[in-house]
Amino acid sequence: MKDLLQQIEAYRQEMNSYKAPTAEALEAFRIKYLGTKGIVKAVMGQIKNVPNDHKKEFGQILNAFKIFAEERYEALKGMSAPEEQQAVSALDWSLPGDPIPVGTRHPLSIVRNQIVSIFKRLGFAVAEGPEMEDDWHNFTALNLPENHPARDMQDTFYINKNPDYLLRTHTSSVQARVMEKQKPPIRIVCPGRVYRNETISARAHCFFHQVEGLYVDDNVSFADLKQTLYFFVQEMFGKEVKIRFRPSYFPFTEPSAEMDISCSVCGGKGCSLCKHTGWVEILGCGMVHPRMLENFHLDPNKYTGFAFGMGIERICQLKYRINDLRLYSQNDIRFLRQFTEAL
Ligand code: 2NL
Repeated sequence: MKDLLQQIEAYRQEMNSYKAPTAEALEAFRIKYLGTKGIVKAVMGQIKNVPNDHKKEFGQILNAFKIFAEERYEALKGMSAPEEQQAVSALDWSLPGDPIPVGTRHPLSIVRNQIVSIFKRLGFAVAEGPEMEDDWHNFTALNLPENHPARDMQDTFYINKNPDYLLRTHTSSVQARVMEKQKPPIRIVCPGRVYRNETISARAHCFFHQVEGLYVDDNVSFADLKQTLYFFVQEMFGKEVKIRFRPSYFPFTEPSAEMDISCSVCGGKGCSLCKHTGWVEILGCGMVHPRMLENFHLDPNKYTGFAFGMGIERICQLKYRINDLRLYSQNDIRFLRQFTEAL
């Protein structure tokens, strides 16, 4: 027992003279005296060897030793703080930070944003819808007859047959959903990904991106369609660019047309891009078919509308000379890093 008291006194002195100039030394103190296998624990364990009539007295001594060790630790901690503060203030806060690399926007996103913002300035709202569609919104409501080739199992990705669920083949299905819910005036653009069952090559892919537009109101005319698209072309490709319309066919429009712009590479003189015609096709359009208006309980004698659809890849090809559709989805950063515009 006397030994134990002497031992405690020796530890007290040792602790009193202990210096902790670094965080490591402070931690070493904590582990040595206060750790789970430390001296304080070991000394406290000695109580079991003390005769019963001295247990109370010794208990108090051991407790005081424990408190002494803890207080000594706190004191050492307090003493090491000023040195750490010194170390912190020795840092040069004026040094430049580590650069955070910023990515580039995908070319299809840049061009989609440009297209959408031009139409927004003309009062078009943006509408979006599901990529998985039912037969009604993708085909039937749009006046595509039962036997239309676009409905073929070969051309469309069916998720389920009877009832038919499929990956949308155009964003017209979004316009159908808006017409279902909203009364004219309807003035929307629908950007989004669409799917066709094609063998992948430089010129064809199983998915691509579209922006379609729809304007339904009373007194909407083909002249409105022409002027709207002319404004779009001038904003997108420049004031000097000309447009022309050629008659065409789409099941959901009558009359229908394809629109060309004068070749932005050769200015109309003739080059490989325009196959020496001076013109390149950029979109399809027309006046909304009366049967489509009826499908949505709109009186074709009261309302008329125009619609158009363009492939974003096509516009991108004209703006950036990207001639292989596979580049858009290969995630090759040598390709993607070339588009540093932040739009
Ligand atoms: C093309 C041609 C077109 C439409 C899309 C449309 C939508 C509704 C009603 C009528 Cl809801 N038409 N869309 C009309 C004409 C052409 O797309 O070549 N797209 C890439």
